[in-house]
Amino acid sequence: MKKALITGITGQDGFYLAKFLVGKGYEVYGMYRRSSLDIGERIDEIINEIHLLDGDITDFASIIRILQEVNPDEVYNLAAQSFVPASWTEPLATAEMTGVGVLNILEAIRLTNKKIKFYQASSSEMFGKVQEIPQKETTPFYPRSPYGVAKVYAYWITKNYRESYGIHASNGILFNHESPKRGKQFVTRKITHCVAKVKLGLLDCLEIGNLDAKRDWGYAEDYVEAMWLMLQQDQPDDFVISTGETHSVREFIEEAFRVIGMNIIWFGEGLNEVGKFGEKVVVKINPKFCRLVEVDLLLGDSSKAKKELGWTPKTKFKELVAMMVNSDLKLISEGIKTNYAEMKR
Ligand code: NDP
Ligand code: GDR
Repeated sequence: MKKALITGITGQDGFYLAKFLVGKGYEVYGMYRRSSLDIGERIDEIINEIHLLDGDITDFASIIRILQEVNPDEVYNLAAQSFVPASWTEPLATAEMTGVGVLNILEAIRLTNKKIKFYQASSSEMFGKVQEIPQKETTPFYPRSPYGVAKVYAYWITKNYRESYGIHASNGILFNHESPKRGKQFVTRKITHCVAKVKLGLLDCLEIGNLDAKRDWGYAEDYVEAMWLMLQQDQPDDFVISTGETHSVREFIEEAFRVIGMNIIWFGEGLNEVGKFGEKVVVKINPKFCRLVEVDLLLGDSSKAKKELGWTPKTKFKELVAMMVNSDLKLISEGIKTNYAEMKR
């Protein structure tokens, strides 16, 4: 039985990757950092099928201890401060977690067992102000946030440990991928959660930032398979993982409202633009959600992954939006029923 260690097990990808690896017959270990809240929210349904270990990627000692205890065949580093706006408010913490944290893991692998295969969660945010369209493995990086800059460091240190020490270390350059397990701060889940609330009469209006940013949005469950495939190759390498389709935040909003039977019409311009359903304003701009500098357009070319890994995305944009809206409708209405039942007791 192969052993895999996943850092960032409590995150969106941590859940889908753990589920995938359990399905492949792996013994799965997840590293999580101590929290004052329950850690279970995302991983509840698989908690009995995995082992959880206390650690932090900024704490070198904890990584060494875990590697010695588990001696995994594969390590998937998904842990990071992953919310781009927080990288401007917490730039040093972001550099420590998202950048230097990766060096901690690589150094721990070098010291404990160089045969461990390593996956680094690299990001399309490294392309930032894009130097070509679509972006592929050879496209130069131009990060636009402290998060993107930290990911560029993490990408290069991964490559450097591969070249310096012969470690099987690969970068998956993943474009945005979403799911019903996506954090509610990220734009897709924020939209689907708010749209579900509008439908249930719990919210009047969605407040949003830049409507015109474009992203190549895929489904997280499809993407974790690519992570695993990278570590099954004879040689380590770097791969872009994307759908090859780009959509604006505006289009995501229109599609999400369409799922609940509402067609949005846009009026006005700039910060005064609003989205209306009939006479009712259901979308408005709040500058608080705009960024200091923006990544305007991401569109990936994953033909190398298709050719060498045999990987292709399965889920289309409209399916993804519908899945997320319907999941939020269910979650919120079940929540309401629970609260109502509790209130009556
Ligand atoms: P999430 O934000 O959902 O999860 C991040 C995980 O990292 C959480 O489990 C978090 O723990 C953990 N973490 C944060 N800091 C530390 C730390 N110091 N020590 C240990 N664990 C820590 O991210 P996703 O699942 O969406 O993404 C996974 C990885 O992929 C991240 O590295 C992200 O940057 C990268 N990525 C994501 C993309 C996407 O579209 N989702 C695209 C490209 C790259 P806690 O629950 O305690 O906060
Ligand atoms: P991103 O994801 O920054 O691409 O990083 P996010 O969903 O936060 O933003 C996508 C785009 O939407 C615009 N936007 C808003 N974003 C948020 N969060 N909230 C809003 O109200 C809002 N309005 C408009 C943003 O300006 C942006 O252009 C994600 C993260 O998962 C990273 O960790 C990962 O590396 C990249 O995807 C690939």
